[in-house]
Amino acid sequence: MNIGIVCYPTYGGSGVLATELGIALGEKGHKVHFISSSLPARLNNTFYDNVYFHEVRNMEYPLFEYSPYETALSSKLVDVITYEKLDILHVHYAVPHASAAYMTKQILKTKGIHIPVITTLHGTDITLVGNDASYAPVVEFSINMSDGVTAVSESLKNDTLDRFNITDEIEVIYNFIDNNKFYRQFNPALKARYGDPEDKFLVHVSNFRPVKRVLDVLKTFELVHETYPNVKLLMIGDGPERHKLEEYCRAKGLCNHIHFLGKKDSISTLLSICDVFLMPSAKESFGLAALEAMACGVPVVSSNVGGIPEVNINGKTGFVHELGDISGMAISVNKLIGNQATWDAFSQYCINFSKEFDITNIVPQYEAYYNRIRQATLDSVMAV
Ligand code: GMT
Repeated sequence: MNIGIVCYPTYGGSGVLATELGIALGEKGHKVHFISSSLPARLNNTFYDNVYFHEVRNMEYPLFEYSPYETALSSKLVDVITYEKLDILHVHYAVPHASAAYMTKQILKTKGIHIPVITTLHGTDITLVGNDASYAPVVEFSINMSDGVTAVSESLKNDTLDRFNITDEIEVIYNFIDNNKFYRQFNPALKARYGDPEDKFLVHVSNFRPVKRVLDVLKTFELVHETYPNVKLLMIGDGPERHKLEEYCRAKGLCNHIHFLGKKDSISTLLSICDVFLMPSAKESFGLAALEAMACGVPVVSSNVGGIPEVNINGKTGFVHELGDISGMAISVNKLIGNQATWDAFSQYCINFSKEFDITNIVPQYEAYYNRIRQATLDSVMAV
């Protein structure tokens, strides 16, 4: 199949998932065209078979306070779909990709081209941004106008049905990981860069947005540190809340125990030197970062919001807590790092459970869905 994928190019989970999906589809022999404002981070200038990139150039003009990206994207999509003869368009994150896809579809229809559009809902496009009155009517309309809609968890599907008036079925296709890339590969020399062999490492990975509640990570760490002075914290990623974290750890005299590593492309080796992953998010449709940690044998202590409990199975892969329950999360971390046999059992369960979300199980679900939606579009065109 000749597939177009629209996504955000940055380090957000939706862009990561879309890029990994496109690479996997390319490996399976499909032709994949990424259409985005810049090269998606995980494409990384590496050459991947059957994978192409089309940059959306957004024109500056003195009249524009904000350049209309959605218009530039739709125009680019018309061009790519027409000249690359795409069979299907798959857009990730509804805002504004689903409405740009709708506009594209309407333009192409006038030229006799009928492109099926699939929208994948990722999380904040429903629970935070898309739900805001400034976007909601457009989001609802463009979801309903998509030929197929998928959500990355049951929780996100239910959130979408609760918040919007949705007329069609939403298919749940979970996030995935490649267990050949994410697996425990313990490297003592890497651990030695950040601490001593007997130290325990907590880790957090995100884009440090308010929704991630990164200060809860530090406060949980602070409590754990009172019981286990040999604990360290690795903070991977970057974003708007970072300055608050740095101020907090300076004020509390914790800086010697916390390492801010910034954005990292290949984190499997870093995760593998860690003992517990912290995810105290206020909203989380799935928690791809937690799944990546689990695949590396790292148990997860998290909040119980959104789709997290579908991934982090309480008492098996880690522990889930009410939002903001810092002392509860610290107690759970202590249980895990304070008893080797407990940690071993959780770690092994994480590795086994993560395999249910392996790329080889999930990508065929997307392929089957593409075929179904494409056939339905062909049938409806033939029926006219
Ligand atoms: O919050 C992020 O890290 C980015 C965000 C996005 O849409 O780019 O991630 C969302 O999509 C991921 C992939 O489907 C999910 O694993 C994350 O749970 C989800 N984030 C939220 O719902 C806050």
